[in-house]
Amino acid sequence: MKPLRIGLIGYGFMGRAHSNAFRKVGNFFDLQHTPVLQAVCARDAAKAKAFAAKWGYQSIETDWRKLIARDDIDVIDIASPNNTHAEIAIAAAKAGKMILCEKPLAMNGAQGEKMVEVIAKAKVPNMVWYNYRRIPAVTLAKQLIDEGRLGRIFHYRAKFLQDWTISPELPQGGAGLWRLDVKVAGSGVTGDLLAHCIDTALWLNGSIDSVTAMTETFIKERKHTLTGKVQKVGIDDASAFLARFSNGSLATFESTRYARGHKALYTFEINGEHGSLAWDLHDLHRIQYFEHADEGRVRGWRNIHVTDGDQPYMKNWWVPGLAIGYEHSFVHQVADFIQGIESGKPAGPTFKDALATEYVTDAVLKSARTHKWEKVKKAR
Ligand code: SOE
Repeated sequence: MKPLRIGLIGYGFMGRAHSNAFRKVGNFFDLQHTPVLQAVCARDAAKAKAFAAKWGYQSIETDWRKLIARDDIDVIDIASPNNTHAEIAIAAAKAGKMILCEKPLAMNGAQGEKMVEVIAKAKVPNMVWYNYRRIPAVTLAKQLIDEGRLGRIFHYRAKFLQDWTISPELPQGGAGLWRLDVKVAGSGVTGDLLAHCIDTALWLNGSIDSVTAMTETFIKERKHTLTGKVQKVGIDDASAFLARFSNGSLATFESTRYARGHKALYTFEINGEHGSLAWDLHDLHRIQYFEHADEGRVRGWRNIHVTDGDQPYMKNWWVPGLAIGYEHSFVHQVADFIQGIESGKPAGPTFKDALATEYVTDAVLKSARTHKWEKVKKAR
């Protein structure tokens, strides 16, 4: 086993999700490389030390530039807030490091383009953590679509609903709450939640040509954790848009952090000429599949429990019938990244793939301002 020495930047929710994946992948997948938790980097040395002790990182850094300068690090994993991604990724690429970057790729498309340019010149392996592609049921949906089982696609429908920012007392900014601070997050639910729906949609159903959107900021002012002052809220609390895909299908997308009772309800449904597919994150190991060719008397929605060895990723886990969960999508992502390095066929979404999602979120936010249909920039 060859070591793949990881330098992680950030220690929040995603730092934990990634670290867990690095630790588990070698136990379940047959790979020539194994991740080694070489160093974790955070500004606060005490927090970095505590994280390193809990997850098994061998050392810490408090300055990401020093982490990148180290020659005992192969992969820089960016799990810090959105406004740090570009600077770190560009420096890491110039230093010849492989890069894993948390979603969304960048604060906007223009920034994403610069990242893609530098990474292309540096020719370093790269990937963005859009993890939902690698839930086995979602990967099975991709296989069924690619086999042509749905035929011509007419409709794509996705939503991602949460309810954690309804209280006006919730401050913006700082650890855990930077997603509410537009200067750090870039946007609200559009870049945070819809970005997931868009990444999956582009993967399953191809590119989006144009969108028309509406956004709303329900709570206009919140206290800022870092300044202690009440400040304007710059993020979108809710965002919905209609889209036209290049294959002629029509779509609706919706996300909000104001859907009382919903914690992370990501769902999609796709309707084609010969069949339909539906998926729900709250029941993530199942895909609902309707096939019109079934004999009429028994035709109906099949509820497929994606846990068998001939279904995506599942032969690496337990015995048929036993389900896996959210964390495993990250393990699959690391496995695919490593297989990509070993085979020379990079696994997606690469930075270039993730730039296409930035172009869609840019068009959504623009349309919400102009109240017009907006064209989505074409990926080169
Ligand atoms: C927001 O609450 C969030 O954690 C997103 O940032 C993640 O990307 C999403 O997968 C779950 O929700």
